[in-house]
Amino acid sequence: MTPMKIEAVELLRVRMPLVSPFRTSFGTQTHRDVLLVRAHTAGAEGWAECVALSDPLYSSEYASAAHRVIADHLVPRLFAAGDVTAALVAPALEPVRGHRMAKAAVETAVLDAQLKAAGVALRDHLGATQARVVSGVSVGIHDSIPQLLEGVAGYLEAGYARIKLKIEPGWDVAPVAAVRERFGDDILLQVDANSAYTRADARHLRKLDRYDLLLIEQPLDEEDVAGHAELARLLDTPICLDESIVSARAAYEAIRTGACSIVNIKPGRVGGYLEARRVHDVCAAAGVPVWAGGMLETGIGRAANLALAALPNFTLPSDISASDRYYAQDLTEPFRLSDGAIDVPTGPGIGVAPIPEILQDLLVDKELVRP
Ligand code: NPQ
Ligand code: MG
Repeated sequence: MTPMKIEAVELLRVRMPLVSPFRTSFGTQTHRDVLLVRAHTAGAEGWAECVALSDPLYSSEYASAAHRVIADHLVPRLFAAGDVTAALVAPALEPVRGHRMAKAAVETAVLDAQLKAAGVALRDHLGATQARVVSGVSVGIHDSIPQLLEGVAGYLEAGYARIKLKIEPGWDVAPVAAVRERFGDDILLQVDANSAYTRADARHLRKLDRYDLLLIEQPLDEEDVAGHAELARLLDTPICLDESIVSARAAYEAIRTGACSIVNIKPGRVGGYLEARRVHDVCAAAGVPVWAGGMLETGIGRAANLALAALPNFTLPSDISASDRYYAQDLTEPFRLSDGAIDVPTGPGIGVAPIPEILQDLLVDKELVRP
């Protein structure tokens, strides 16, 4: 890849209404406050979506903070680095501590521009081997069990290959039991606690062992990796880490210490697609299966996630759902489910770009950062 000059970086804020409120152990959202990054180069323009949410509840990063750190700290370092390829972005941004979601968005915008200019698809650049990605759906906490069952019935009807229930203390064993009771033992089922439990809940979480779950995702605090190792010794249900896996090194240590036997990979959480591929490789070498997480991305983030999720060690169904799971109107051409899977884009770069009129309609703010 030939290094390119980044002429300007544009930050765009988009407000996307969700088709239904999404409730997790950390709150309810009715909209997705999306930060997009557009890299202007002579050859092509690159697009990326920052996964940070509007509030610092899933992670310490949040959209407005990511916006400021990109404009004030990351992009000036990118300009100072001169001509770059995507592989040179992380080293250029390395002096800035943390802010992986912000860094991921900057690197991905450069990567998309570079690949679009070269006419190479992201999936080919990453070494993907699958043409389609099996699609699961993440189901929020509901007000009642009947409402939950109605929601799950709709997703199974639509063809989703796996159901993930969001859980929290007070909404865990009963919804899992009800879903098993109603839909049987054959559906693929897993749960995600978004760190809502403590080590003292081990005995309670053992009650989930009878429901043949694929995994329990991030039961404890993101910093309590040792607690997950302790919990893993007490549960039969496999532990999968999400929030705790912030890098390939973190994945290596979590696996080595027995804190997880499955890993959720979100490129934004680990600082970009290049680090995400390293997480994939570390897990593959350890015989640990991985799957692609989701952050309620628009088509921009979803397209790139599909390319990554097509790598060989992504062997469990993804959280990459069809556009209409979250949005009546996506920013790109909609991604559709067929036979429980979604096609990986084949066009150059991430394979998509925002539809200009739709972007214009949903845009709430923008900032152009120049050298
Ligand atoms: C997870 N994602 O795996 C995240 C958490 C998440 C698909 O379950 C608005 C409200 C946006 C809550 C994005 C899924 C969100 C959100 C991601 C939760 O932990
Ligand atoms: Mg999760």
